[in-house]
Amino acid sequence: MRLPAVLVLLVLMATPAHSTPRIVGGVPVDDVAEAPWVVALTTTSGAQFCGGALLGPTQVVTAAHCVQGREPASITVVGGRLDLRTDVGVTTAGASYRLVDGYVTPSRGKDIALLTLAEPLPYQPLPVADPGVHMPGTVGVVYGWGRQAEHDTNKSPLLHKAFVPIWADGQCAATYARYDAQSMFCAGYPDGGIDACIDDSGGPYVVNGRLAGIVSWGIGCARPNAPGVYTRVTTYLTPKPQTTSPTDIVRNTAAHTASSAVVTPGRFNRPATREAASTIINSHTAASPRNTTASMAS
Ligand code: 4AZ
Repeated sequence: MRLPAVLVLLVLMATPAHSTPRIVGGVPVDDVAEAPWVVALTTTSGAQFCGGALLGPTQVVTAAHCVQGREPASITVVGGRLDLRTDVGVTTAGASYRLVDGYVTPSRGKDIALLTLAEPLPYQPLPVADPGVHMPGTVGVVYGWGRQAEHDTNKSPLLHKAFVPIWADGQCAATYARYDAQSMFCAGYPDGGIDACIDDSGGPYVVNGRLAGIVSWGIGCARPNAPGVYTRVTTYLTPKPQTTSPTDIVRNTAAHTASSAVVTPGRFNRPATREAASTIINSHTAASPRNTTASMAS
């Protein structure tokens, strides 16, 4: 069917410039109760640079590339806020973080970090999915405040979400030579149009209300035949049993309080203290370690 030129023009004129896709191709989240565990990572002056998800009151999971090279205390974690122009919700600072041994860059995998918070955030944590979750065709939801188009520098102050299906590992590997099925999965549409983008990194990919992935990398955003690549969370975190007995809490208290996940043994480095965590992470960076708190001097 051919439309008269004048009708095409009218339709184009009626389409506001900002109806261009968001997250890319997503929709705003309009009820904070839908995603109470989503957090924004911002600078201390409030500039959002990544997302994350609460695993427990003082524990956030995000991408390694979101935190590496930053002082933990320079990361502000914002919970309970959909619109970053408001001061709704609760903020706290990072206290320490842990990376997986051997993390280098997102495209080489292991792009996951556990960020411990200075103060607890009063929001429901996100449970971790079971290892079988990454079945090709499974549709998950990705959340973020990132760009709404690859070259869009005006990113949204509103949290957006998009539904994207998981691809078979073979298809991911056919697209990305660096694809590593142990550390990653990929999700998207052959025609593009819906995807995570810059500054969505670290944000959760959720299947049936459980954390299955973390926004990590990809070639551009929402391009045809270039799915987004996500960290395969189940390689690094194990779901915590739903029935929490007192012994469970005791067993997990050393690393984190009442978390919804258990760190898979041997995956994460294990600094014993906040001070050691800062030291190990700082040693990954070019900058010389700086003391952020008096207690670090010891
Ligand atoms: C980024 O640079 C980035 N389309 C995040 C996600 C994707 C690409 C790039 C996936 O933070």
